[in-house]
Amino acid sequence: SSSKTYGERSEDPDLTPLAQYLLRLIHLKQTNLCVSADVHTTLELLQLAEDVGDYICVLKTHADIIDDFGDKTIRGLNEVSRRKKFLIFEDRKFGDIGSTLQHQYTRGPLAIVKWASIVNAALFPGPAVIPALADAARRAILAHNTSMAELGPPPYFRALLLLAQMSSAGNLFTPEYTQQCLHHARQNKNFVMGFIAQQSLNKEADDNFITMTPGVQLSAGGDSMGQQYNTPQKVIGEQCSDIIIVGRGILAARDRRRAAHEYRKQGWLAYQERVRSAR
Ligand code: UP6
Repeated sequence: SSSKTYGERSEDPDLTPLAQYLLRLIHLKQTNLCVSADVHTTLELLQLAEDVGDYICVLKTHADIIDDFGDKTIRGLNEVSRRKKFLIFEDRKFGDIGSTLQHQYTRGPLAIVKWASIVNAALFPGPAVIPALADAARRAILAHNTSMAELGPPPYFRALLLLAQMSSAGNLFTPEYTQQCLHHARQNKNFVMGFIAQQSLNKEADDNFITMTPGVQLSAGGDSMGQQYNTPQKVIGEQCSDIIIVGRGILAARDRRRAAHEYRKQGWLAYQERVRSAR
């Protein structure tokens, strides 16, 4: 898939509807940038979404680090994501037994399924996490047909990313684990749209999974707590990932809008270059 355009890949009839929508969105909006909204108030979250919304395909959240997360947050996110056209990905990294996951996905003060079209899960509890989340998503969608006003941005679809690799130093994700993620993704193409990974895992001709890669800044390096950074050129151009996830590279900039504009440009150039040279 490294020589295909996002537009070409979006035409694959085997894709889950949300993956199809996302690839088309990336193609049309010409951005493979996901901003990691690691902020602490609803006000700051919504302001960030306004600032970077035109330059992103996905906004990634950690709802559990927002002090005042609530209805206002959800309504605001829905409104701005519809208007500026990006998807919401709650980076929950689910990692429990299926039954608990279903409750964590649908209940409590976060009720993630109601507002995030993408979530992620680790596969270490075993493959039952996939049908458990798929099932909970299906039931939530049915239940919500009665109150259309509450629905997230169209299309009201839900999909999963498997946490196949991590960016942090000394992480315990083995190559065998990563391969198991690919195996189970292939078995569950109707719900698994791709991976959080450091490189594309697509291997067979009909693998068309979307890879999203965190640990990205304009120059390689790291932080004092194990985070490791690669450049957009390396991640998209060499590792054949599809989407760069950028947090502090943009959040710490004086002008976040400008920083997002720059990352979008770098990510898109790396993609164009890769497709061009692979043809
Ligand atoms: N994240 C990683 N590495 C992973 C998976 N997820 O950094 O392997 C998440 C973090 C954070 C963001 O939870 O929200 O991506 C990276 O932020 P940063 O760009 O500020 O380092």
